[in-house]
Amino acid sequence: MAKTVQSRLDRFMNGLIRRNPGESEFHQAVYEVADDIIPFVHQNPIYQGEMILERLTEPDRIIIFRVGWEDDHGNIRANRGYRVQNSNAIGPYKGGLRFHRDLTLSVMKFLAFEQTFKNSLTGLPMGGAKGGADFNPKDKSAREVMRFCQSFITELYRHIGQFSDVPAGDIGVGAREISYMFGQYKRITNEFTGVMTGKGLAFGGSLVRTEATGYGCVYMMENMLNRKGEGLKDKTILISGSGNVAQYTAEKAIEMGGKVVTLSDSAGFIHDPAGIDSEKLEYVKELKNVRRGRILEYAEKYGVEYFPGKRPWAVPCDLAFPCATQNEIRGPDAEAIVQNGCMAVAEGANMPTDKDGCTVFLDARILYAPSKAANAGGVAVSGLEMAQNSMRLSWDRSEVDNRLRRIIDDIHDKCVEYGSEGDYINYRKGANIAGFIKVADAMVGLGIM
Ligand code: NDP
Ligand code: 2IT
Repeated sequence: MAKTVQSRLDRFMNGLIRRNPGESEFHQAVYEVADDIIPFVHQNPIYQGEMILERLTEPDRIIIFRVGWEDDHGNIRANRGYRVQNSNAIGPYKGGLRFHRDLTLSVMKFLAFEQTFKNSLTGLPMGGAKGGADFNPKDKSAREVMRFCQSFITELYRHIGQFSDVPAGDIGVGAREISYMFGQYKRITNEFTGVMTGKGLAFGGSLVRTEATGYGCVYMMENMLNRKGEGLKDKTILISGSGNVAQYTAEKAIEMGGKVVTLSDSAGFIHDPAGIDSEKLEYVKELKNVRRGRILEYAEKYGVEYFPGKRPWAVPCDLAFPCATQNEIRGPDAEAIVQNGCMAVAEGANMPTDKDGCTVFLDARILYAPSKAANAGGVAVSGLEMAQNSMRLSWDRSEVDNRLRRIIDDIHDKCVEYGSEGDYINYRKGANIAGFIKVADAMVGLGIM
């Protein structure tokens, strides 16, 4: 990188870190974008002096609020709720809600920032936001979750709306939680609108939304492999996580003939060398979605090895899909993945690879689809759910799935267009630049604000 560009990047990052002390995830997400965008702006005079990245790293607004509720034993509880509305330059704010014990403002800000570029890549008119609470749904009864969701929305409802901000799910927030929140919104406002996506099918949800993130991630992988004359058939595949994204990544990968050998949760991972087939996957869905149990039980049921406290990255594989959480692949994990002969990584989770891991993948020139491209299928079908809600009709499964496929194919092509470096495709650079252009053009057109 030329000296002036490097010093601009350093100056920009120093300022960002000074203004946002201690927010390491936010710094990391911004750096991964700025590293590609600052050189791009340097070469494209129309964006110079517009301060696009400076403006995009200062969210439009951040809402932080108390969520008071009563548990099953009559104890009063208080949690912290968030909504970071990052940018509505290209459409209403859009992005998930995460319920996780360790949630921080830094995590919310990194996710809202990433969402802005991801949503732009889908080609649909959606701005970027993220929200959630430091609420741990894991040890709560269904009624406690319901009361929490109702209290959460009793505050958040005044900041969202079908034309202003449309939340959805993320870690700890699935169809059950979205439905409780939608119910409470409808009750307070007396309006039945598409204010949330990922709703139950009986009240405005879209077919394929549940599957969309995982399916889209595999479609992205398929695109990358096809370009190299390869496919998923007979490939040995590592997946981390065992929640929504992991389950449907596994489902589509198995359908395409891949052999999925790992799944995990926050306590450890299972290794099934024979491969997780459709029947075993049905067991995982029941275990995780209905009984809300631990992945350890899979090892006990099928007599395979369980590795407590470990992640699956040292298991040899052809393809890897991190689908659990941020920074689950550190530098040494990435080295193990590359050294074991892995040819491609597609990120189902948001920012699962840390800065060193990212450098390892890019230096090794393996196929590497960053989260904003690889997991955009979820929010893309959320956008399609909004479209169906506005039209007051529902598309069938194949209509939604075909549209999802087209959107992912298009994201892949944009990455190739903007990420080509000789015969290597730097998908991270391609995704960052393609996502940036639409938002930047809108911001230039809309005037200074
Ligand atoms: P779920 O809550 O359904 O599943 C999360 C999975 O990740 C669980 O297996 C969970 O294990 C594991 N996990 C969570 N936190 C940690 C942690 N700190 N360390 C290790 N494992 C952890 O969430 P989703 O599947 O929806 O989300 C997974 C990832 O995909 C997230 O990064 C999310 O932002 C991203 N994503 C989700 C989309 C969606 O539509 N749902 C769309 C795009 C991206 P445990 O049960 O033990 O906590
Ligand atoms: O990270 C993500 O893209 C999501 N959690 C989905 C957001 C959405 O609005 O569907």
